[in-house]
Amino acid sequence: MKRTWWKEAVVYQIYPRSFKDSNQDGIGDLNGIIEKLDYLKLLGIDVIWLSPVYKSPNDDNGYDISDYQDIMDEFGTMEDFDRLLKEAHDRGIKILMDLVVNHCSDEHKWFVESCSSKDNPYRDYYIWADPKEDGSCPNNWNSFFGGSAWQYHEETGQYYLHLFTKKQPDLNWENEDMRNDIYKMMKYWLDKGIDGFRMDVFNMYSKKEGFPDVEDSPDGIYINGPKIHDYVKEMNKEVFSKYDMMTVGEAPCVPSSMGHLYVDENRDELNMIFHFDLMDMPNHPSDKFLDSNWKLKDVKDIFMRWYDDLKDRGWNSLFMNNHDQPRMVSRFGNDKEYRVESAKMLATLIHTFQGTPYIYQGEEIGMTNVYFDDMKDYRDVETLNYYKEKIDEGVSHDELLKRIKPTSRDNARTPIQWDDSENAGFSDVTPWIEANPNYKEINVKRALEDKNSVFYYYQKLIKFRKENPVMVYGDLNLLYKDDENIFSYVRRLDDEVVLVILNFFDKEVEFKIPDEYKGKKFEICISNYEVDEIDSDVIKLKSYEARVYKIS
Ligand code: TEU
Ligand code: CA
Repeated sequence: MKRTWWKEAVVYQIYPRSFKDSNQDGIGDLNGIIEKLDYLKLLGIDVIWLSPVYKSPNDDNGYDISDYQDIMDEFGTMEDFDRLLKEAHDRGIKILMDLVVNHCSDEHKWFVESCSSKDNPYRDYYIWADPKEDGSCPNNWNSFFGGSAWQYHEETGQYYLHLFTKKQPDLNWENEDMRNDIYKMMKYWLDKGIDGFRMDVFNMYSKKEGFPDVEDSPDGIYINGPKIHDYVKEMNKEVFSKYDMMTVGEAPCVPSSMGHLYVDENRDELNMIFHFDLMDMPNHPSDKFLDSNWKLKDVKDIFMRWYDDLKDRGWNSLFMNNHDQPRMVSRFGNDKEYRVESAKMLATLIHTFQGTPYIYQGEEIGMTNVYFDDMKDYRDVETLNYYKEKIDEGVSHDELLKRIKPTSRDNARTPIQWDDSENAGFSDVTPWIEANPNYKEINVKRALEDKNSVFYYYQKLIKFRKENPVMVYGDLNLLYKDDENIFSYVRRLDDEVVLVILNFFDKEVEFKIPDEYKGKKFEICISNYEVDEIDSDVIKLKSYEARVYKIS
């Protein structure tokens, strides 16, 4: 396996709106990030993925971009950005920008032009279609954020496509001028010195000709569409291949059996993708707000499937939450009695499996879901649209709140809890979204004062991975596949052997040392409890216990 910096890196995702407010307007900003670079350096991360900071009317918090080469007013100026980039680089931290080019904002000048008339040169930068004979939408495609994916435009008598909100019109990747403008824009940022891109829903760029109705699944129609590989290969040739950079594509609805098509090192497409098998686990393809159960068996299957299917071909990314998902300790751990233990256990999985680990801001101090129980506290457009749509369908308020509380994207978007002062030390004024009231106990200041905190555990994991190439490049063998409580595997590179044992639940369980390791020397490297010498062939694990041993 080829060795490269982005395989060895640990990435930290910043959602700038919620990270740190430097000028007391209640909104996080670029100068706020600069203030905290030393904190990130202390944690030990190598790369920051910045969620969008471009000019935007914020219908979807910056994922609706109105100018790709300017900075959002609330976040600062281009000078601030340049300073952020320099200050990060000075500390050896790289920066990935979010590349959101499946769609842009309806306030982008291209779209304004596009709307002005059917023969405007920019008309074809977007996806326009005639109404059906009865005036209705061109087909049955739905927006991810509710309702039809088509919006009628009175003045020109056609519909435009928007897979997300109606303020996020889809760009037309069939149009070569449009593609070239995008590549030019990407080079503008790369020439400034950024280190790569996280690519928003890149596998939706290609839409099937003729826009056929979706029967059971949009796969092959507007997800993983017919020309997607042509587009990614072209982008690679025109842009990626010219820089030392990293790429990670956000790829909903890509099964592990297809993953290699995007990341195979011989295909010249992307370095990594984010797959959603784990995030979509409850398997309600039509409604993410319903049900959020998961089984350890499925978690193991997913991790192993992706490991096996990409083995020796391409590289994996590892994450259990981001700005669109509930907090990982709340979803996969126990955010009440075992918050610290379970946050550490989950982190152990992400940092000892094979792939590049991604930390979502606040995860490193074990931040939890906020579970707002008043609709007026919610800000996310997906959540608000869902609530409205379902209320109109007659679902009760109580039922909806029950669904939204554990699943809403706002769980990930509350301000970072810096200390126990008002507004969690995020801002002196009321923030754009309320802080989680648990900031009095859970905050960075406290974490830094406590040597047993989740923070220092992350620091240790990151350091361990950096110092031991086996954790990056070593192969991986699952142990006890059918065990319902324990996730355990062995990493191996040449003579180095590392055993990882993770108890996923709040009960005591036993782990039997496999025959081939009996009698060997076990050196404990990482653990979230005090650990005694091993004196028998059975290890008793406490609730959510995690252990990492070197065996020799
Ligand atoms: O998300 C893509 C996506 O597929 C979402 O619908 C995701 O499944 C959903 O947010 C889960 O609740 C990306 C961005 O990460 C997201 O923040 C944006 O809203 C979206 O694209 C549109 O740009
Ligand atoms: Ca601010």
